[in-house]
Amino acid sequence: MEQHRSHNPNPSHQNRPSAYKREREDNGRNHCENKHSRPNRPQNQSGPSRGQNPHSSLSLSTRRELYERDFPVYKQPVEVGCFSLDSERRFFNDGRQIRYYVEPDRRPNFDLRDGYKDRFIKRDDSVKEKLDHMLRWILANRSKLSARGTTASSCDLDIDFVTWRGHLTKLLTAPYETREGWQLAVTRFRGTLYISEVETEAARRDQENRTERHEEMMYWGYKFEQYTCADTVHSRPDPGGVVNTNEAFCTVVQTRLADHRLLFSGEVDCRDKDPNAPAAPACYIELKTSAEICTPKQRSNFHRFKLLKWWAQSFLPGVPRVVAGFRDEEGVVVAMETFPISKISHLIKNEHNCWKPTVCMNFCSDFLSFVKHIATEDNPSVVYLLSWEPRRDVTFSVHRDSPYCFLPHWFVEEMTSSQPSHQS
Ligand code: 0WD
Ligand code: CA
Repeated sequence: MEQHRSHNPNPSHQNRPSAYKREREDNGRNHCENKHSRPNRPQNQSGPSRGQNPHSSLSLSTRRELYERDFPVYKQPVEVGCFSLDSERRFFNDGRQIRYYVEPDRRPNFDLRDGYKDRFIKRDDSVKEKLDHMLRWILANRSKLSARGTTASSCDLDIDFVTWRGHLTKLLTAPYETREGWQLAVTRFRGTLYISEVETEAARRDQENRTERHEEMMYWGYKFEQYTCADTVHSRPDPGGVVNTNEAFCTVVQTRLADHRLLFSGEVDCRDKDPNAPAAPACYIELKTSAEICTPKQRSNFHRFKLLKWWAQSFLPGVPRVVAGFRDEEGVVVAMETFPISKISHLIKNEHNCWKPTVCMNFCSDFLSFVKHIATEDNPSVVYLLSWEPRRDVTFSVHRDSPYCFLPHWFVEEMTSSQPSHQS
């Protein structure tokens, strides 16, 4: 394993303030001993490391002030497909698990504790699925993604990054996150960078030490979905049914952030049932529960912390609204409120020293540039592990044929051996 850290912040870069920190090989603190770990020249020649010593090692700062510049280009996300996971977590290349939103009363009195003991089937979260469902979707839809044109491309999917939406949410919120760090495994394969989360030690401990109350509260969000979603356009929600968290409907969207072409998938709770609703992802609705707000302090915390997460998660795939159920201490939903994503940044403007969407997006963009720059070896058995803890810089290490490898053989083999099958 090779470690990479830097010590000499170098904030200067023409007109693009860069958060990269560099360390020259000749400054006596070189950590790059293995030639395989040496970052090459960035692929992106306009990127922040142009003209740098290619043997420099790198880290990336998450300090907010480094990312306060113009909002980067973020193309309207386009849905290129979807998939479903059934009650036994089996994959289907279709939208069979989509649900339809049924608007409740303004004061609905939903009891979110109902059914926790006797009508709840919980997904086995010891099974680490990594990117597998997305990779399955990619194989089934490769012809939609393959390089246009006829000439051989170094990047045969025409995509720079493949990941889960949830991983990107963590990147967007990192400049404001003070509690939870993360680890992201990155592999470059046939020109595309795949990003898959690795559970941190701290997260594993937290999961093991969850209280019974916390376990039950995690159920409340799913129960709220059951109160507000129907299985078909014309049916009603069935609060007497079983909550099964194996079931999921996921959208797959394509977009571009600055010069990064992204393909990611995110779980979608439900859609507008109006037949005249706009096309996906604009018809999708994100459902949330949150503690009711009784004091100015609670309102301020809601704006500063919760709305940041809600905004980041839905802005990424172009989901236009969040419907929130506010619940009391007993888990009874006492109020409903809709938050249009485009209005959230105005809502928070009165908070002193609050989060800024531009900081989130610029950090994510610079992180992806950083990944392109360091993850140079195109090899499915090499993992670049990017690690971050609050108040620290992002650092990385390189691992070969290690337990961090996450691209499965079935994916590597099919991508290598066959041309895309031109099925629809
Ligand atoms: O391997 C992993 N570390 C992860 C896998 C982390 C996160 C997600 N997943 C997978 C699962 O297959 C899941 O079906 O991704 C899917 C959801 O992906 P996402 O949309 O990118 O994740 P995120 O935006 O974090 O969460 C969306 C919803 C959550 O709703 P709320 O309203 O609580 O944000 O997906 C659910 C949850 O309902 N969810 C998960 N479902 C299965 N496994 C997971 C998870 N680990 N995390 C959140
Ligand atoms: Ca949700």
